[in-house]
Amino acid sequence: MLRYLTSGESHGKELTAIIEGMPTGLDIAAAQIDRDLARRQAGYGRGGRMRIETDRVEITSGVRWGMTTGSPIALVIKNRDWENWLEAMAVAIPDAVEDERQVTRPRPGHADLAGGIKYGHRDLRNVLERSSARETAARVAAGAVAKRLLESFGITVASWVVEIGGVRWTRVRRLDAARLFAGAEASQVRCPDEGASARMMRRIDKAKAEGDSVGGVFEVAVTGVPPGLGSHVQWDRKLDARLAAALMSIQAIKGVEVGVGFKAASIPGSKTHDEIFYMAKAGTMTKAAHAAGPWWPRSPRFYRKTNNAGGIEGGMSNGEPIMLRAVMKPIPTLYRPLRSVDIGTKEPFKASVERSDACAVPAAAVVAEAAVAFEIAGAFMEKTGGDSLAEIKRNYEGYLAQVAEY
Ligand code: EPS
Repeated sequence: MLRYLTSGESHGKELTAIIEGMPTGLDIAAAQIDRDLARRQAGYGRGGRMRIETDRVEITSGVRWGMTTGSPIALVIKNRDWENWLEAMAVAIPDAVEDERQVTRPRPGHADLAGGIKYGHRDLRNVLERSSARETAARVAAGAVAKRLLESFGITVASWVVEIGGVRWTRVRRLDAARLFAGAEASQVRCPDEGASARMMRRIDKAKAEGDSVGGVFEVAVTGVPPGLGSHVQWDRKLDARLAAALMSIQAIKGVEVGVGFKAASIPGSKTHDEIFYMAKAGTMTKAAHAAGPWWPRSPRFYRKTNNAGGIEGGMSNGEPIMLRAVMKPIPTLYRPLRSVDIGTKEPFKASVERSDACAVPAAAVVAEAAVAFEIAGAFMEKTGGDSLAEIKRNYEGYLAQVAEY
């Protein structure tokens, strides 16, 4: 079983991710993980904190001479801002307690009030430090390791942004994940379309000028996934359910769609379901079949010309690209304060101005890649079994031969 946990606070000393269940023989270098950490930090609309941090991972366990050993992999990312919070975030009781860093004023839209009530904290900093999206740096590090495993089997995970603050871009051409990913990487808002990127940036500028924040929608595509990841037999084994949970667990995510998603409410069944075709000979694959990626380079195979199902039927991958979409709400820390109530005095107040991001949708898309990669890697490991990369490769080859004969 592949799993991970994270620890760490936004202004604490460091963040940690511990991954368990990675096979041996996977080559891992800090530089690969750092690339994704840097991608998460980028994006138009980020606030002052990102000028303080330059996230770098230190691998402190589970990798020796560049290879995974099978023991838990520990990944540590330092918070450079911690130096400014030594007393406020001290583990031992500090000599001087800084009152102004205690939080009694819950921000609407944050975990502050519900977390304070639940855990009995009078200083809401004990909630906000952990609920902060700073934690996603650790998830991205864990996801980068999962991506490395998937890469070994030709499975890629890519994200791009399709909407920010009501400015929408609609993909009209057939899915070409590599091209869209390249376009997203070149855009400050991760939108593959230049014109739409410019409009989205203007929307962020407007929000910032008004002391407001904006949310948005991003897509995650997974290509090269073989049929048969996940299972129809039990609710908690369904791949779409697991992916939705992984995405919903990202801070500020309020909804997830698979394939056509909510549009299925208005399309009849005859136009919703993807018809099944069979290709008997190699080299006759349609463009749509090619888009699925290299999970089975040897024909014959079943394929679809449309992908409204988003690559998942009955809770299992069907061999087409997995297509997910998620919406991020606007960041709740606003320069234009909303009304709330002090938990000590019970007096109403308007939240004071705090450092914040006006938009973090591009960053959330990178976090989503990590969350999705980890879940797909887990389902892949369950299908193929094995404790070493070599064993998984043997098992995978055996399974693909079975698929080809089907
Ligand atoms: C966050 C508030 C901001 C963001 C932070 C998430 O931090 P600060 O309170 O230090 O200004 O910058 O995100 C990160 C630090 C990060 O690495 O993504 C929040 O309240 O969730």
